[in-house]
Amino acid sequence: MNKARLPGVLWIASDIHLGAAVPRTAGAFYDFLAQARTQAQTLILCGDIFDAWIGDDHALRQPPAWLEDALRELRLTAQAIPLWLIHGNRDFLMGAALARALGAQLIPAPIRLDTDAGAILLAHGDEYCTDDVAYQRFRCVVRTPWIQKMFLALPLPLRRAIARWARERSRRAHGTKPMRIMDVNRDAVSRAMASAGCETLIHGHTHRPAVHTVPLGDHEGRRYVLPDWEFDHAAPTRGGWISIDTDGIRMHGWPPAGGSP
Ligand code: LP5
Ligand code: MN
Repeated sequence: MNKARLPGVLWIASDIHLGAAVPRTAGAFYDFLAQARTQAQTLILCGDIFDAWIGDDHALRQPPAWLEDALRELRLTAQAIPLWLIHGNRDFLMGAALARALGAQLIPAPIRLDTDAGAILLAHGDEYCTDDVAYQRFRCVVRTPWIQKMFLALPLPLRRAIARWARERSRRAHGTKPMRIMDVNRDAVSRAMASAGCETLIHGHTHRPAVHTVPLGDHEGRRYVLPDWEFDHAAPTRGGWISIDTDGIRMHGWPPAGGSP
C-alpha cells in the first residue's frame, strides 16, 4: 500500500478535464488554484486534470495556447504550495518530465494519507468500477508499460487522432451503459478500505458528488465523491473540492457560496 503522512490544510479536486474546448472551466479552475495557493498547505489533483494526455513531449515541446496557460497556472501553484498529481483514466500518461517541469509530484494511487482528519484512502476511482468489464479490459491494456511505450513513440498527430477516437468511443459507450455499471462496486470499495485500514475513501471519476456510508464489517466508513468541473457546456455549472484539516473533511462547491470558502 502506498502511504504518506500529510498534516496541515489539504485541498483535493479532480476531473477538471482541461482542454481546448473548455475555456470557462479552465478560468474557474484557475481562480480556484489562486485561492488554493493562499489558503491550502497542499493541493492534490486527483486525476483527469486533462481531458486527454498524449505524452509529456506534447506539452513541453510546443504547447497550444490553452495548454501553455494550464502549465503556467499549475507551475505558479507548485511554487506556492506542494502540488501532488494523481493519474486519472484520461491522463494516465502524465509522466516524470511533466511533474519536473511543473515542480509538482506525481504520486502513486490508491494511496493512504495520514492527515489531520485521520487516515484517508485516496484514488481516482476508476479502479473500483469493476462491474464495467469493457472499461477494465481497456484499462488493463492501456496501463501495460510496453503498450504505453509504443504509443508514446508514435508521431504526435497520430497520438492525437487515437486519443480523439478513444474519447469518442467512450462518449458513445456512456450512452449505452447503465448508470449502475459506471459506478464503483460496493465490495471493491469495502475491500480496498479494509485492506488500507481506512474508514474514509475519497475519489472522483464518477462525477456524482456525494457522501456515502460504506459497510466495513461491524462498523461503517464513509466514501466522499468529488465533483467534475464543467463551466462551458452545463447549466448550472459544476465544480468543487474537498478540504481536510483539524476540523474534519468538508465538501465545497465552486464558486464558493459567500465568495470565499
Ligand atoms: O472518460 P469517460 O468518463 O468518458 O469514461 C470512462 C471510461 N473511458 C475511458 C476512455 C477515455 O475517456 C479515453 C482516454 C484517452 C486517453 C489518451 C489516449 C491514450 C491511448 C493510450 C494507449 C497507451 O477511460 C469508460 C467508462 C467510464 O469512464 C465510466 O467508468 O465506462 O470506459 C469506456 O468507455 C471503455 C469502453 O467500454 C471501451 C473503450 C474502447 C476504446 C478503444 C480505444 C483503444 C485505444 C488503444 C490504443 C492502444
Ligand atoms: Mn475519470
